[in-house]
Amino acid sequence: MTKDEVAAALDEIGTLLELQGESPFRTNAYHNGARAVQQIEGDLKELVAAGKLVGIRGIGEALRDKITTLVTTGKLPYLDDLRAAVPPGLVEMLRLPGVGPKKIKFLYDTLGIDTIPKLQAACESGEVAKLKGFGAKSQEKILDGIRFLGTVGNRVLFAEAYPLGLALLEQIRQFPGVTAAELGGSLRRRRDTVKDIDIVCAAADAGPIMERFVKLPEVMQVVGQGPTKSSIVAGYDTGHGHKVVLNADLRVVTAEQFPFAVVYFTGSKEHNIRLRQRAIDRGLSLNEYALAGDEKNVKCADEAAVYQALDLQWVPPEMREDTGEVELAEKSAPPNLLEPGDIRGVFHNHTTASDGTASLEDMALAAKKLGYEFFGVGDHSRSLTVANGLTPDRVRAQWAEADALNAKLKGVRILKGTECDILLDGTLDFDDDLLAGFDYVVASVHTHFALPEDQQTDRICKALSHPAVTMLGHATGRLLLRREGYKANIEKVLQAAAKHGKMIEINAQPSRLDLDWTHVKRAKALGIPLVINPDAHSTGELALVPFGVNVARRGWLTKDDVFNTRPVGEVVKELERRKAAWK
Ligand code: DGT
Ligand code: CA
Ligand code: ZN
Repeated sequence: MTKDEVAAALDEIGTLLELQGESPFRTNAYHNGARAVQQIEGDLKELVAAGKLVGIRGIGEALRDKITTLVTTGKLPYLDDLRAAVPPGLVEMLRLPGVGPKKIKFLYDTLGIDTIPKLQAACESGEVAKLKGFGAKSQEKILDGIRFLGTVGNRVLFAEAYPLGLALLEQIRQFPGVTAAELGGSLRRRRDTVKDIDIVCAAADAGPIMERFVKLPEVMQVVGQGPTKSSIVAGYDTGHGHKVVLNADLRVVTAEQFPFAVVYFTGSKEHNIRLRQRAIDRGLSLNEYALAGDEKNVKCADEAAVYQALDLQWVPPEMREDTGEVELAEKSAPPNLLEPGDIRGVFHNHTTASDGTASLEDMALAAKKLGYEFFGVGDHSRSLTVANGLTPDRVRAQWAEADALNAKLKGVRILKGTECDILLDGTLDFDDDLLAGFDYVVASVHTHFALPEDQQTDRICKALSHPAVTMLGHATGRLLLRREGYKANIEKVLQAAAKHGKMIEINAQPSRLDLDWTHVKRAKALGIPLVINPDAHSTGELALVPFGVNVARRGWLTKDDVFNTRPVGEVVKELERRKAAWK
């Protein structure tokens, strides 16, 4: 068990105890313990074996026993019992914004509400508004949250579905008789969320493939087993107290049909419709098995050949959304899209100085290990006290630490940045004198999400007009499948960024991924440089960058469109140029 997994288990215990109405004293002990575990230096297993968990702040005897059990056995009966004792509907309700464990427990005790549908009914009848501590406004907010969950349905984050899709795909590729296999659907197009896993494979005899597929270890349920198509429910435990569960469809075709099937099942549906129309225009007909002419089928060895037969260049799956890629591929080859290996450094990251779990040095070394030339620290600013935002004094101390590390470290350069809060009125959280001392400034909204759209837009645009700001962080504040972003007019925000020469971040956190891909292309058209940032709160999270690259690819970005693909020397020069222009 990794530190993160142990921490997740402790957090889950804390939350389940809260749902049972335990005292904050006891529940906080688990949440604080989780933070403490993440910050332990060294190998957890070795520390446990050597009995060295004693005397660590935040880890008392009760927690020590549980951590020991978790690390040595990989299980914790205490947690399993808790899970069994708390109605699953209560845990489900935690997904709703604005209702924490305390309120859920209260709803359960007073109205017997133990599922989201019951909560919805109680809100719709107005009962919830009458409860102490709720009111009409919070009742409306709960209903909004339930509606939002309804629209996201059972979709799953790309980052959670992708490993499962790959695991299935790799096993299928090893089945005897399989000559080719590929992911299809939204997973291959790397959308930010997916409904299910689509896989296509080629084999002469489908029967034995279907037999093996429905017996894979990830299979939780067989929904249907047909001669050439089977559907299963597959799942795995993330180790964060929640299970990823989704449908997976496998289709078996012949080797000759395979290129057509891969094109078809990759989609999108809208892209497919365009391809089919092109076929018709050429006196052909395209379906999932063939490109058929009057006399005989057109033979295609691979996907590129299918596109070629329709007088198109091959289109990368991420671009297949019918947003202009067909017109483009008619005239010329689609762009060389950004690759994870193009990224040379990152700007928006946190350390133990604010709410991160690793020191500045460890973060910089981890960045170097990933092949990055620079590591930009962007800890939170003063007013964000919940995330331990830095005071001006602590900022200066961090600069001194960065200077000392830069004198010592080889092969990676630390850049001194801040993730500076955009305050309610659109001003920045630090004064100009201090701001002038940073190498760059990421400006982000972390508070007052509920402002009316006009006000929120003005607030962000005003911040973008500040000469110290280098880039806008997580542009909408959304949490995919959990929370809508703040309401802001993105077009106006992009216009402001373009006018003031600012960059915009693509946040690579799998649950954020904003700027949304649908706006990335517009940003590019306006000449706004984009930046892929992991918003890393631990060394491990630096590896999230490729999820941001997926968004960039869906927004047609090339290496030239993204600022952090430049060598560190150029990056520093550009940041200095911007600062000189201010003074
Ligand atoms: P998802 O699953 O909602 O995340 O998105 P997709 O794109 O994976 O959609 P899905 O799983 O319903 O279908 C997989 C692919 O199959 C889709 O991308 C294109 C193709 N497809 C499905 N239904 C249709 C259809 O009615 N017409 C056409 N032309 N293609 C379709
Ligand atoms: Ca799908
Ligand atoms: Zn951040």
